[in-house]
Amino acid sequence: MTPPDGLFEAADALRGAASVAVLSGAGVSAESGLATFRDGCDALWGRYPPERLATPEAFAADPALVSEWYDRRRLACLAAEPNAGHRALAALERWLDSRGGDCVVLTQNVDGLHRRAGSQRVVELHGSVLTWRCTRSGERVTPGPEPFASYPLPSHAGGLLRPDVVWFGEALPEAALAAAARAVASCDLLLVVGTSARVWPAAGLIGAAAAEGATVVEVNTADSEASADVDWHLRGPAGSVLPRLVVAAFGALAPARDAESPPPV
Ligand code: BV8
Repeated sequence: MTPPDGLFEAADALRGAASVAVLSGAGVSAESGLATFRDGCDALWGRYPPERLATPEAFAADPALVSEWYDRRRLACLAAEPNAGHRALAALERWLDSRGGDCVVLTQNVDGLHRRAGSQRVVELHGSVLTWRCTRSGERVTPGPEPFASYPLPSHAGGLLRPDVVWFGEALPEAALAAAARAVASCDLLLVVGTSARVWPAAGLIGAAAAEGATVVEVNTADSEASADVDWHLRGPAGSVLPRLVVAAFGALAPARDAESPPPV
């Protein structure tokens, strides 16, 4: 497969970057079999667009329906495996570390796959579906791998368990937002992977990085709402473009201590 236009130019910029931030969206997990919001989640519950279910109002109105939707997504995330795109981003972090640089993943995803792929520095902007919290005490729990016994699930404190995610209309965790703002203010290159860049304030991180002079590289199978403003748009699936980008930048998929045989560029 011929490399996407801009791959080698983007690789040159990546090789020269001391500080890299990655903003990822549902597209980076698509090749792990997890539905994206634009085209997949609806298949789970066709009659309910995600924005209708991912709100405090929806949970208040029908906690059983919303709990079941999230428990299904939680189980799908547990059953999914990180793909080559997640692994390439974990390798990128190791490359930057080996060269005295730094790399942080700012993810909109709630599936936990970046950490399972080996990325150490991950900021979960929108929380995690793998942990749930009590609506009364705020206590967090990590449910086991089996489906909930009932929907909604009562908590020990007499409330209900809700997914520990940021719903539409809820503020992002202050610490996560502050970490993301620091990352985009100081990075030399922002890698935007698999996001439609429709959801704010996460989408605003792209313009913030560009305003600070960062090079912005996008990896997506289609145009997004940010595409007009990026320096390089690498068209293609993250699972094949990201490994090629890392190999083109550094000559191998991972630093010597754990190099794997590099895929053809
Ligand atoms: C808030 C967790 C205020 C839950 C999610 C301006 C500023 C601030 C807010 C707003 C604003 N304008 C509008 C708002 C309100 C709202 C918003 O953004 N609405 C949208 C619909 C316009 N934002 C909020 O409500 C935020 N909260 O602002 O609160 C506040 C402040 C103080 C006090 C109180 C309140 C909260 C937003 C977070 C919502 N939670 N997730 C859950 O997961 O269920 S958002 C959820 O949807 C995801 O986390 C993600 O962020 C978003 C989906 O976007 P993507 O990840 O991009 O996925 P999508 O399917 O759209 O696109 C996939 C992409 O991948 C595509 O481009 C596709 O081409 C590409 N792709 C597909 N396959 C591949 C691929 N690319 C590469 N490889 C492939 N193989």
